Amino acid sequence: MKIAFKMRLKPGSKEEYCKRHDEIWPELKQLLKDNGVSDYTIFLDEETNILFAVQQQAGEQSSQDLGKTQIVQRWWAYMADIMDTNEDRSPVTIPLTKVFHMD
Ligand code: RM4
Repeated sequence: MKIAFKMRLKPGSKEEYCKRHDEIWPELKQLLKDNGVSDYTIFLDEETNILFAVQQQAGEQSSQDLGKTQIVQRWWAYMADIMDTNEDRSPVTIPLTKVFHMD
C-alpha cells in the first residue's frame, strides 16, 4: 500500500538534509526494507520547508512506526537539529490523505 506523510525541515537546512540522506546509514536502510518499506521518496517544498514523504509499505508499519527500534531512535536524534520534532525527538509527522491515484 502506498502511503504519504509530511514533516517539516528547519529553514536553511536543505543542503544538510540532502547530505545526511545521501549518506543514510546502511543499517537504517536495511531496517526499513526488513519492515516492508520500499520505493521511499521524500520531496521538499522549498517555499514552506514541508517535507512530503511517499513510500510503499508491505505490512502494517510505515517508516514512522519504527520508533521503538534503537536505530530509528538514533537516526531521529541525529536529525532532530534540522527538523520539527516531538518531545521524544521523533519528527512531527502528519499523515496525508490519498485523493487521486493512476497506475
Ligand atoms: C527522515 C525521517 C524519517 C526517516 C527518513 C529516512 O528525515 O527521519 O522518519 O524514515 O529520514
